[in-house]
Amino acid sequence: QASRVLNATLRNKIMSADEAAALIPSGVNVGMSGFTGSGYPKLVPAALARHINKHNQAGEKFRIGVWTGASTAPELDGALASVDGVEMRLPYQSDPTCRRRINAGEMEYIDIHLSHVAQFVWFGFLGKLDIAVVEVAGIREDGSLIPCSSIGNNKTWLDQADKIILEVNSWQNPELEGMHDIYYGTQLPPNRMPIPIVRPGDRIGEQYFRCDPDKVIAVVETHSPDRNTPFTPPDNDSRRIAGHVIEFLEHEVKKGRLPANLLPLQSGVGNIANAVMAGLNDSKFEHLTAYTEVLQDGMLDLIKSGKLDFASATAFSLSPDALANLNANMRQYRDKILLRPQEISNHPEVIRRLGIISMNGMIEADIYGNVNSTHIMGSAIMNGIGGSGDFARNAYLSMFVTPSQAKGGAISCIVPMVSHVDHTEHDVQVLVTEQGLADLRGLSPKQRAKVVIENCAHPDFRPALREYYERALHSGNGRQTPHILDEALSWHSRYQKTGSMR
Ligand code: 0RQ
Repeated sequence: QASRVLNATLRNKIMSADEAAALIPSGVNVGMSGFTGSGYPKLVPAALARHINKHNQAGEKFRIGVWTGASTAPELDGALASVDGVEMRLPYQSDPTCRRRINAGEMEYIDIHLSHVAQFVWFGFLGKLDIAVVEVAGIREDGSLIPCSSIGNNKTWLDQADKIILEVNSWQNPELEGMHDIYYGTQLPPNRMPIPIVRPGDRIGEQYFRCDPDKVIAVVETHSPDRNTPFTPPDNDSRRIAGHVIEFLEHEVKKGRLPANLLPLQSGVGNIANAVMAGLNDSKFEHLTAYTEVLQDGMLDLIKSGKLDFASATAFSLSPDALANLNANMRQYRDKILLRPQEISNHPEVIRRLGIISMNGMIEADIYGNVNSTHIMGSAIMNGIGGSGDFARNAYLSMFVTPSQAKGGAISCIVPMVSHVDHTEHDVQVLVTEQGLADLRGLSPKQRAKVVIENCAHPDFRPALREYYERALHSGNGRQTPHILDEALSWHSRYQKTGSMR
């Protein structure tokens, strides 16, 4: 296989992953590529983990800060967390070993809105970015870089890091070239200008990353696939949730509040989101568009069936089957997909301007519409807020979806008060469970409570929720958002004591 490193200066810097990893000292902050299981470096993090392990075994404390686009894969987050090599991790992660370390108090984790990460680095809010480790699909003769299956924060990492390690992955489809739009117009306040995107497909940037060859300290050649887990086929609950969402969208079109082809869609990660996409594929909607962060299987299917005209994202997040299909048919997709930096895919200005229909998963919601997307029983992290906050606050329509119960019915996902708040009542317009949909627009907290309990809670939990609400209303406390503070979190503490909220 011919080398994809066409630049002569950078060819001289090709070395093994172990040699490259040895150039990363303890105590540095490393910006790694990777977003929801795609485009993460495949070899250097694992080599670094071996290197760290050796030092830690020798009694030295070797740890680094790991900054990424979003979640990565076992080869990165898993490898580094398993050797206790991460001092600070940011932003979104979903790795089981990372999660365990974070919840055991062995690793610091900052859960930041995905659109904030790049600008926080430019502002200097997060400290110095020392090294970038970025996977690319190739290096061109002029030294510019061909991006791969995710963009994430790579532009910022390449611009801001003192030193750069490149992984050139020949597994990445060469036809990805040209499917990227890297915006170099972002200035810092007070000199910022409007971002000129008025349609999801608008190109405003360049196809390649700029890269200062003098900063590159290593180039590692790899041939290794993006690894993602298959989706479980939509179950009954996800299909019912999808049904409610689609019925609601049809109703909004009838009412004249949405155009016939809707507005650009954003959909979060997970099986329910995928089921909604599958539902749209069976619906009568046509000429749909997407302005989203991740492109999952369901969206690819919508493109294939001709229902989705264009999708803008920052990363693919595909099952092995869908990935194989994409790679085999890239020509069919390449004019309909654009990958952008996550500060642009998730930019509040663009989300507000385009009028996005946003759909994200949640852990629990309370009767007033506050949403917890991230924490189990108030204290333990699941994944992170990801881009859900970027979209929820700025969307045209902001929806959150979940089954009404978790853990075999021991937990109600509709509770008196959420145990952690990611999205406040002000950012949440629609809640959906398999039971039904609560349209909270234009409702006061007291009006919301009734709709949330009656439409979304599981029937087994409705009487207790009604009873809590009625007593709170007449408790003598304020009647704007009635609560009984001693009881508001009692459902959670009951679960912790007895293993059930019932
Ligand atoms: O845990 O597997 O141990 O049983 O939470 O729940 O039902 O499998 O749902 O995979 O769709 O994830 C909110 C986590 C939902 C996800 C969340 C337990 C449940 C299970 C997962 P087990 P499910 P999903 C785009 C936008 C935030 C980021 C975001 C998420 C596990 O959607 O991370 O939206 N969102 N980003 O048993 C206790 C409850 C529970 C509960 C579920 N009420 N109490 N446990 N679980 N509800 C992507 C990016 O931005 C990158």
